[in-house]
Amino acid sequence: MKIIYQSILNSISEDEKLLAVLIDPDKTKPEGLSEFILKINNSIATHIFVGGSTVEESATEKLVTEIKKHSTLPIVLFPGDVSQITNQADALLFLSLISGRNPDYLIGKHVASVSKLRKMHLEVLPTGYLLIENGKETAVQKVTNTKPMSLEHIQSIVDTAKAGELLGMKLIYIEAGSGAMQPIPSEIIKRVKNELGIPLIVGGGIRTKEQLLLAYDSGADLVVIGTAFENDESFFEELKKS
Ligand code: 1GP
Repeated sequence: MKIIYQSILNSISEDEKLLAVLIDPDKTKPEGLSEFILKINNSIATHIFVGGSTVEESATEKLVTEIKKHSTLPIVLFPGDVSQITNQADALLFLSLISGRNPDYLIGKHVASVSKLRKMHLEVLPTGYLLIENGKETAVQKVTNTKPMSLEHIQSIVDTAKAGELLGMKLIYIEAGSGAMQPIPSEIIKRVKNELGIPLIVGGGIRTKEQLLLAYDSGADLVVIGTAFENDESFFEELKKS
């Protein structure tokens, strides 16, 4: 069943914006997690994403199991590697790094994950993933050995996102990189959204409520924030459920 994807489509048709809090198993230990999750539950967050670029084997499964004890929000895997796939989550962003030209991250890792996925009931969300430059080297760039797309070549970003849709991907995720100096510029979000008939996820470097609202206004359907909550949990206060 396509529960998570359908609920994203339903939210868009009702003009509701979505927010995912990204939890990196590498930076978060299950101990003491309950308070953090409680803050998520009391905020406007609609999803919890779990993933990271360099995560120890089994850390993701332990973390997801722990999160589920404290929240009913859908947990979506945002994996940096096949080892992070766990049946404990609700869905998986099946990411193809279409901004890069590394075959491992375009199709190789996907083939390698099939024997695992076959035994699971995870909802698989085919996602075109585009890394955009932000002024410093990101973990994704290092791990995948790919170059981010230039901010100056907006048409190329738009065409790449559209190619993802035409290939049958169900989501497009434009990423400035975790801890990016600047979020994806509004102009890029607008131009990409204008071209797409599928939901648009935007993440990387969003640290303020103003930046979040600007991303929504520009056309992001779902925004992902990780670092800002890791660094300062009081940010949840500004994003409380009304
Ligand atoms: C990273 O887009 C996510 O993959 C979130 O980025 O950690 O900068 O919020 P931040």
